[in-house]
Amino acid sequence: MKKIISGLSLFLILSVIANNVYAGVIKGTVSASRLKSPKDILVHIERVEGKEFSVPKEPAKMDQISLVFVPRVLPILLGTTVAFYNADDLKHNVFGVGDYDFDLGTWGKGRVVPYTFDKLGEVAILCNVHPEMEAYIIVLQNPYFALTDEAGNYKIKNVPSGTYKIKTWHDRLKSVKKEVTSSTGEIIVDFNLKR
Ligand SMILES: [Cu+2]
Repeated sequence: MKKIISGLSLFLILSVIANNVYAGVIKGTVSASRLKSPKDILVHIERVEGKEFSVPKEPAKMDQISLVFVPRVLPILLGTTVAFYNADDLKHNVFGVGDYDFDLGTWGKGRVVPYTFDKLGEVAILCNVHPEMEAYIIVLQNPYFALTDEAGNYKIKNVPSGTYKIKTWHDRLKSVKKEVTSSTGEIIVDFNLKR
């Protein structure tokens, strides 16, 4: 029994070391032709094999402010609960189409409606009161993802060593995949996306 326990603790210690020491950063710039701004383009590791990731305890948040879903693009780890808010003085509806199909109902300010995303995929979030309202939730297998800023820059931190496919996502651009090998330190992966 002792042997098993010490073996287990050694394994745990080594995992902790591996996770902390052999972790790197993947970053770069995404440019996109014929797009007003290169902001909110998702860059993520497509799959990390043999690992399970703990879901954040706090729900992610999607609000509705001045007839706009905030944020417009929300990447989440599989199993994450999203709390849907309404900050406006009028009623909004929330429904999802795509890899999910749900209608959470219609409500006014003050109420918060949670929904748990338990399968991989992407879903457009819409409001049947205001057809111009639109957002996206992308449910990912691992927590190694980032959104671009106004300049198109992204940074994925704490990436465990390994060879991965890095993938982009944007609602109006074709996704691009690149294979990269990450170890300690930073690696730069730039993308040029097209419609
Ligand atoms: Cu609405």
